[in-house]
Amino acid sequence: MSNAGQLPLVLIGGGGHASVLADILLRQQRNILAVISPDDISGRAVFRGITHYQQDDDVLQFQPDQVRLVNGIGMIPGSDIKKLLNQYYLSLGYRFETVIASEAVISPYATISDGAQIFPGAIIQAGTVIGQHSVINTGVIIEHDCCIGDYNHIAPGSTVCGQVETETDVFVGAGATIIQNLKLKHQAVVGAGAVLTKSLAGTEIAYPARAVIKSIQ
Ligand code: JB3
Repeated sequence: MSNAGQLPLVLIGGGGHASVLADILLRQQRNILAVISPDDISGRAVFRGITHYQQDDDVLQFQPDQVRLVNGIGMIPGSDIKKLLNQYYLSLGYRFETVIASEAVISPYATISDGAQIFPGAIIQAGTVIGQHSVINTGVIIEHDCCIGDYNHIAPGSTVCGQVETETDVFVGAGATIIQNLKLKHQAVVGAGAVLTKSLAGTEIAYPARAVIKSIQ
């Protein structure tokens, strides 16, 4: 049973990212009509009872004004499948739902753009703008007055300090820290656990110090 006035949803993808989205949406009593995934989804309990289609064009049975899509394919550096699917469906007149977990903390003075996905435990402070179709993953802190571009992925537990600006397709790895006032250009990547103290040009990668692994004996 969907919330009154909210359109039913079709979830694109049936893997880990999609399962977290389904979990958020089901807790919000949203009606997920179908999961679209070429792979078997029966191993994930969260999808139990939801119709499974395997072809992307199975979405076309739903009228664009009768449903909203949710892109459940994770954005990882070097993979553009999420964005390609978004653009395909957008070109057909479909729109993507903005998903905000009930357990996220969003300032009323922040702006969350269409299709963005804000996961549980995320904190978005005043003056910040989250771009279209960007993912702010579990437990992320986006401090005040940031401008996060479209199609970014800010991975779990990372911290973006005040007045940081990112362009499109930026990836910030799990547990990374970006200090205040930095600018990250198109397709910049910050590796998991990195502490970024200077701005990044486009397609640059900031690598963290790596753990040294030695055997105990
Ligand atoms: O690390 C975290 C917290 N999340 C990661 C996320 C950002 O990216 C996660 O651990 C994964 O690394 C990744 O999540 P994702 O995309 O859910 O990965 P995976 O579990 O491998 O699921 C990929 C899903 O996309 C599968 O259900 C595939 O069937 C589906 N898929 C692949 N190509 C597709 C297509 N689905 C559709 N509809 N169309 C496709 O072309």
